[in-house]
Amino acid sequence: KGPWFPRQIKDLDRCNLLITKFDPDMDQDHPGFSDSEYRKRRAFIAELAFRYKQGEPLPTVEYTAEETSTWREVYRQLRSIYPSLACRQFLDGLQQLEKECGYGEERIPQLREVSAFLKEKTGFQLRPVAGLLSARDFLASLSFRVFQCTQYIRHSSSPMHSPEPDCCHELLGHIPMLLDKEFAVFSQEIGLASLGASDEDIEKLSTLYWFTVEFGLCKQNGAVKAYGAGLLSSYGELIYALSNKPEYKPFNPEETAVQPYQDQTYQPVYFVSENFEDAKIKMRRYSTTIKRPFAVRYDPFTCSIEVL
Ligand code: H2B
Ligand code: FE
Repeated sequence: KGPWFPRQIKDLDRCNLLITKFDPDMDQDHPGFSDSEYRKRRAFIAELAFRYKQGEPLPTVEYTAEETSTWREVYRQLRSIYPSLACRQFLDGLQQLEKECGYGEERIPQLREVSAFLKEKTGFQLRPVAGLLSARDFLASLSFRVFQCTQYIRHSSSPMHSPEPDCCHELLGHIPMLLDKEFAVFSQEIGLASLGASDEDIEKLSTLYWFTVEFGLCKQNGAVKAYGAGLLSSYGELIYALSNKPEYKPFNPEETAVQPYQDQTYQPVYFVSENFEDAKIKMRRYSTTIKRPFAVRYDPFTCSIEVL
């Protein structure tokens, strides 16, 4: 019969399997590991995500002065290097968010307002999640154009790096790209390819996601630029990825899907796409090679998956 997968957007309430290896309660190297105040705060914000049910208004968090100050530092540092290193679509998305959605150094944007804005632009919406989600559950939600978003912020002692996703990663790395129509299609298609797939295929799709949506580079006007959210939310790795140190390979799903990756330090290799159109076509071709005894289609009128 194959693995269970969500058929209706409501079913995303069951896509909540967390991976705890990088969270501050489990990971001794986490900058917040020995800060009990930080861990208490994290537990409080996690609770908002655990209680959330699809369709409810998104929870808002009243961020503390310390959290806002971490955000300000991250925003200021990253913002200064985006113009020369980020791709056009990202810069365009960020500019819209700054003009129309309250993005800036002064405060951490609330998921509720960002989700409403995104929904108007590309139909993507956000839902709160307590931490790093399993690849299967994370990818499944993309098929409904739902992006699972953490709402806590990284520890103040380490503003330039977080071992796990945090709101800086989501709001700065992912959201500007999700405002691009073509990128939204690309993201949803990886999601659809994952529904009911074997563990082995999920691993490959997850690796493809890693080297594109998280750490992807693309060519633009003869130069290489970043579009991956893991890069666009990490000052150090963004500069490193676009220096002459790492190895570049052309994006090719068959090869990219089996490339070993690093979740502890910078990537030794990055994949460069010609453009999103090309990446989308290649990914589509790859998806047809995944063996499933059925096909799926998303019905936007009912927000449900048709199984064919
Ligand atoms: N969970 C969360 N909360 N945010 C992510 O960006 C994320 C995730 N990415 N789980 C997923 C895994 C990605 O690395 C792939 C699909 O494994
Ligand atoms: Fe991410």
